[in-house]
Amino acid sequence: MSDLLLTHGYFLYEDEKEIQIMRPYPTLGLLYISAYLRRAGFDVEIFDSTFANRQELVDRLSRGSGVLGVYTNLLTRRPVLEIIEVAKRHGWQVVLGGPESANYPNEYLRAGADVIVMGEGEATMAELLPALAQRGAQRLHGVTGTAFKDDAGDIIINSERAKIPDLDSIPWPDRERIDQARYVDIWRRHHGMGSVNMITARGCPYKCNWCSHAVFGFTHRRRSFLDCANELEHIVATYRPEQVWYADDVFTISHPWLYGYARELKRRGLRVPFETISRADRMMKDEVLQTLAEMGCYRIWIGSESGSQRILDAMQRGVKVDQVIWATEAAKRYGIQVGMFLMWGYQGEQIDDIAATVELVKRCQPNIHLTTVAYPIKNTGFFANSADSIVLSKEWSMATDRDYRIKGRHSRGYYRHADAWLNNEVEAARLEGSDPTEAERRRSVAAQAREAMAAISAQTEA
Ligand code: B12
Ligand code: SF4
Repeated sequence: MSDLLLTHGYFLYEDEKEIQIMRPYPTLGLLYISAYLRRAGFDVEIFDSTFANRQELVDRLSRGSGVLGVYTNLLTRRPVLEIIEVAKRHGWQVVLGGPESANYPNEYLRAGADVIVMGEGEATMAELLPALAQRGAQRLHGVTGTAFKDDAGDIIINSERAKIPDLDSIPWPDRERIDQARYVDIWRRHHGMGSVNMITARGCPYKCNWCSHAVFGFTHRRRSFLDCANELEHIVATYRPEQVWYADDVFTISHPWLYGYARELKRRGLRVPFETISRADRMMKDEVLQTLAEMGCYRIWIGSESGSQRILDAMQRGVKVDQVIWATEAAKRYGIQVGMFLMWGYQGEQIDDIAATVELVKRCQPNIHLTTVAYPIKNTGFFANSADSIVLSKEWSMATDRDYRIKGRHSRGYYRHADAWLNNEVEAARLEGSDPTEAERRRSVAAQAREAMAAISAQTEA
């Protein structure tokens, strides 16, 4: 029996949207924990639920017991609660980690979990596993970075654990312990390019109001570019992907680092196409875009969120609309595709702000744009600001943070019209020169969508 079984409760084949999209990546947090603990001498097994089904996990849990570690994010609440229930029935000690359980330690402990690891997991787990074996789950006082229930059933939240200062001291994610090749293969079959994810830093210092900082707080630590280049070289030699995805929060946050990394990759003759995410204000130099293009960046995702400066300021986004316009145009000039993330329904958004977003996207003409309707994640500024008007219409155990509704805010249907308005206006602008008839038709569909929104607003106000 191993010292620890790790899993995450995300089953891709239960997710109809993801089956359409088919861009799976393994959960790096678990792979980091596995690598760290195995180097420290622990025996770790990973049950990667991505391509599995629930019954297979239940079967695994029914074959003996030990310590089970589960990654949690807000989307996987229900499967994680089910896993806790099954695991406890079979005698497992259950430890949860990741952003969701750090936001709801009391709820998960009451639902049967034994320990919640809050924040970075590696060092905490290395101390926790022996403590669990020697003292049991009720006597974990002093194991920093954890929460647990004591003998009296009271919830104890230990103090925070200091973050690992040198990220190069952590071994690379244990991709060898899962079927990484299957991920690469699925990417290749569905998108023509095999892909592998890696990260070069942990944590983001920016304060966008709706963003969850449950794991790394507002700190920012970078790996050295040499360590990253070594990992990339290893990935390419082992899995032969045609591209990588840097899953960092803000890939271009440090320009000196970026230039150093680019120089190192060039020195090694390593040019791997990649996509990544950044902020417009961290892209405001030709040299940054030129460097990205030379390194092989074929698509950059920009969290543009809104075309209204008033809303960006309310979000504490720290970015100007003009910066988004400049960064988008500059990226395209260097041959880099632009993906734009947009958010509807942030606090205070009016139809004029939506119109400003439509204008922005029309003007920037990104290669892709994706919209979400804002929802307040626990322990964010957005959640705190709307606390008085947040309602959860389902039981906590049946819901996710995406089910929080803000009283007085428009329905999802309203934002479906906003999508129709946006998509048709943007397409009309694109077709203007080549197909004026279709462009006109698109503009009329956009106008209808806008009218439908105005009618909904009028009804709500009446
Ligand atoms: C890459 C990414 C994705 C990828 C995931 C692909 C993949 N499998 O890696 C994609 C684009 C698919 C994605 C989707 C979503 N994501 Co996302 N994503 C990220 C991102 C940017 C990086 C994840 C990562 O690799 N981190 C690096 C590792 C090292 O950190 P970690 O995972 O937190 O792991 C550490 C600790 O949490 C802990 N730990 C982790 N697991 C475990 C387990 C145990 C047992 C223990 C003890 C400890 C432990 O130790 C680890 C090492 O220190 C994070 C933000 C971030 N920087 O982490 C958001 C983030 C995780 N995503 C978020 C969200 C909201 C989503 C979505 C729900 C968005 C949506 N659609 O509405 C979906 C959910 C998808 C799903 N199916 O579950 C939020 C989660 C908020 C929350 N409270 O749950 C985050 C934090 C972004 C944010 N700042 O708001 N995401
Ligand atoms: S949205 Fe992006 S830039 Fe803003 S705080 Fe979150 S990770 Fe940082």
